[in-house]
Amino acid sequence: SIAQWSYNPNAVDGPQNWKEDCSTGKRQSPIDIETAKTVMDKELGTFTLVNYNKTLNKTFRATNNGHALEMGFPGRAYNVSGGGLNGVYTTVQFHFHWGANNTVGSEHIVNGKEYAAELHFVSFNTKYANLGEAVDKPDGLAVLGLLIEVGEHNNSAFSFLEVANKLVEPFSIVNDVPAFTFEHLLPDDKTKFFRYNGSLTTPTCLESVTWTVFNDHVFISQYQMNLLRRLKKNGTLAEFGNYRPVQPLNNRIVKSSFP
Ligand code: SG5
Ligand code: ZN
Repeated sequence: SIAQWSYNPNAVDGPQNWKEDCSTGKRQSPIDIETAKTVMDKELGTFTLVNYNKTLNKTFRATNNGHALEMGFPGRAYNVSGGGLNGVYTTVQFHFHWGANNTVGSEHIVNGKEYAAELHFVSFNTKYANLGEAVDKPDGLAVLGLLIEVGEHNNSAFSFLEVANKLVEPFSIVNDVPAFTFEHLLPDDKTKFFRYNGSLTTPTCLESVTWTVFNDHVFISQYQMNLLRRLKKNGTLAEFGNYRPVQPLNNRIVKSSFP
């Protein structure tokens, strides 16, 4: 089992002191995407997102695990392929990272700029039997990352965030969130994205993630942002948020799908 960890920058269990691959790895996430240094790759192509445009007859499970708000879904209904990914990845959950105020909170930053929040769709490579088999393989996971800004309350897409009212206390679960259409959470233009090989952004920071960060951002309202900020974990979630600081790029190349 893994040790206790937190996002408190000054604590012995804070991000500077996370163990295992978090401290020894060479392909860690998140990173600062320096757009001038990205290399365009025409082979990246477009994504095929199966069922992301549908409202399936299902319910989702929402969890506050003390580190994040997660939406989990049963079965293998939602698939991701194309976009330069090798094979078909099936989506198991999405979750959010955020900060104590709107100037911080995203994990990936772009040309040094931080955003208020970041949404991660986590999928595993169906060449592996299950998430547990895939999680430590170099090509095991694909995460689609979306940078979130606070703006107009123009979207019903994020109305499921009301469930956060029932998840304020750590380790709360709501089992019956009605299904909704994931595509409405993604930016309109899904053809422009960045791609690099990295890791999980939480301990043990396994180096198994093919990362996609979309170039276009999505917007949630200040009210919706505040719903996330009310989630508790011993006080530290509100104080420090739940985003990992950026990690060294080392000798990696960040690709872009567009000029
Ligand atoms: C969050 O980020 C997720 C983890 C996820 C890591 O901490 O936590 C939640 O969403 C709250 C339940 O998800 C889980 O622990 C459920 C499987 O870890 C994984 O997705 C492991 C496969 C790290 O994910 S990230 O690199 O995309 N940020
Ligand atoms: Zn994440």
